[in-house]
Amino acid sequence: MNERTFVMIKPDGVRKRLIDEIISRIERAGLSVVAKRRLILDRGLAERLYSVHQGKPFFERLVDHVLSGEVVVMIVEGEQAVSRMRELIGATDPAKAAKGTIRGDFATSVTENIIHAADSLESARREISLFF
Ligand code: IDP
Ligand code: MG
Repeated sequence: MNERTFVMIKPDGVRKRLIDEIISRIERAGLSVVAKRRLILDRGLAERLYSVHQGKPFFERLVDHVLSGEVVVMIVEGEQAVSRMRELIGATDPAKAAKGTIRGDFATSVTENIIHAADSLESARREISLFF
């Protein structure tokens, strides 16, 4: 099924100059970046993006990290875009992420794990509507 998903390169990914590398991995996987914005989040937007994690012990650290610099938000489209993007990014904890995945290749910690991608079609719709 053709789907649209939401992807965000976090500030550590931008600082490590991985924007072009990540976009080329997405395109080589046969998916398309159909919209893209580079911006600095405000706290309210960051908290809404991560609202499902409110109250968890890592919530403050996560929000502070995504506020620490510029991010790139994208709409990625293609067949099975939601699950295929999750495969491309790899496991949340880079120590457990396979080599060849974005996190497995570039991430240094669970907080600084380079990239976000929506975990379901429903999350994708909600997250896209926050930015586009
Ligand atoms: P995901 O990004 O792979 O979907 P989620 O469980 O949705 O992972 O968590 C959102 C983000 O919160 C993660 O990408 C990571 O940056 C951070 N996070 C998740 N679990 C932990 C944790 O146990 N410690 C520190 N940060 C975490
Ligand atoms: Mg998630």
